[in-house]
Amino acid sequence: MEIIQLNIQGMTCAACVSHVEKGIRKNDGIDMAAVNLATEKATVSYDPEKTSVEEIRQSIISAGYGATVPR
Ligand code: 9UX
Repeated sequence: MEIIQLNIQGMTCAACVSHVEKGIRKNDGIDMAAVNLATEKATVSYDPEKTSVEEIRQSIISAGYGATVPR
């Protein structure tokens, strides 16, 4: 498993948090997804053989939010 953090844009309420988490969990190989509204960060543990940071990022965008990978 790999653990990554992404910065999330556009979350304004607690339901937004669950929308983002649900979007992330649509990918195969997601072990854990925790989104923090206050810090606007998602922490994701995933199997790199089944999905990728870019696929995770796109799934958040599909859910209607912004997502960037900090460098
Ligand atoms: Mo409620 Mo958060 O519509 O967008 S889910 S504000």
